[in-house]
Amino acid sequence: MNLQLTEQQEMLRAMARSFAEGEIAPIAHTIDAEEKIPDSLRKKLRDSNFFALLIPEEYGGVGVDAVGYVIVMEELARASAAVAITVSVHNSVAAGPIAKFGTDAQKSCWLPRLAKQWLGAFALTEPGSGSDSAALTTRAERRGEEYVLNGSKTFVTNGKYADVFVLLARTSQEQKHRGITAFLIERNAPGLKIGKNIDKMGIRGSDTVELVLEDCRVPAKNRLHDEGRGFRVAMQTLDGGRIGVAAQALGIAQASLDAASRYARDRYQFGHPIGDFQAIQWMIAEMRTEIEGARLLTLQAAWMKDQDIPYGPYASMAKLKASAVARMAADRAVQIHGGYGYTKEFAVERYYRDAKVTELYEGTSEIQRIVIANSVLHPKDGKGTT
Ligand code: COS
Repeated sequence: MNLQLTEQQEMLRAMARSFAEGEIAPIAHTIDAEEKIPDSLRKKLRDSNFFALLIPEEYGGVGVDAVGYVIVMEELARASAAVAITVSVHNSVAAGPIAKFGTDAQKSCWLPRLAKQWLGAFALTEPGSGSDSAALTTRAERRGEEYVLNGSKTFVTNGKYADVFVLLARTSQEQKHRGITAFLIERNAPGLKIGKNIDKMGIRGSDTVELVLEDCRVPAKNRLHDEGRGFRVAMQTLDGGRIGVAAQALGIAQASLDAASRYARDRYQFGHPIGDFQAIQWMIAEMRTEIEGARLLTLQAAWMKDQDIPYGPYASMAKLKASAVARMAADRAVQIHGGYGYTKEFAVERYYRDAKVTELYEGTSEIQRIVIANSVLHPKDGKGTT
């Protein structure tokens, strides 16, 4: 792996950083407090092509590679983890599977709209199936040229505003994971109801909803890939998504280090800036070292994806590591701020709440360990080989 970023990747970083510092950071506190990304910011993100990042150029997207995507996602998350996940879900787990598994007709139908106008979401989790996704019970029955879906989904990021959902449902009761099929469901599909907004600890500016499907009718042409292939679609989609979450965690960790080091220079106690004390220096040194390690793992997973080298377990390692580093760095940043870190006056309080979710969504840290352990213990069984 070449550790030197290309000129284009450096330009991408500069562009994303300037956008994040100029347009997102000044309102990041308000986005969290008001639990909403303002329409004006959504429009600017759209106009600056952040919603087109992973969409191939032939469908009106930017077509950045995975390394470039990680760089952008880290910069966005450094300003606001809520904005970063909104962009990340749209790109990597909504547009991503359409680009990878869609027919030409499906790609031509949805990708240009997702690049320019529409928002995407991914609906896998159900109230009764989280880590055990293959146990999902939402049913899809074929009736002529339609499927009729019944069931419910939860923890659907972007669901409140999404125009199209990549949704997993069961087409066969007999087989567990081999009975699952992926569908593309538009917001106005008859029988699809956007349920209640979920009140969360962190990333409060990003919306998370439940979905209810009551005799929801979906044209058969909206089936993504073959019947029974949905579990693989979901797993491969999540492999890519996990790189995005790792990058988001990196952004939170870097923001925590930035804030902690600024405060360590500015805050005086016992006649010195607190950064003069080793107790603080050790925390700063640990944060910096762990962040660099997590960044290398994340870039490695992204680079492997770009080279078409099986990267699934590397995406899991990147997410496992980067999310733990985000939680540690946010915790240290609050500690260095002392009592002030526990107030809404300082952003570290938000980083602390936002960091936790990176250990939970798109596969908990325990699930990442299962994927990693399988790749070591059973490397040839074909599992986790995206
Ligand atoms: N890429 C491609 N195929 C994969 C895969 C991957 N990364 N991981 C598993 N598969 C395939 C396997 O090859 C196997 O295929 P066949 O039996 O058809 O050959 C099939 O999927 C089942 O694999 P496995 O037996 O390992 O599945 P499990 O039900 O035991 O689940 C875990 C494996 C736990 C890793 C999976 O359910 C998982 O990732 N769960 C977490 C889900 C998640 O992230 N939820 C968050 C949703 S977004 S908020």
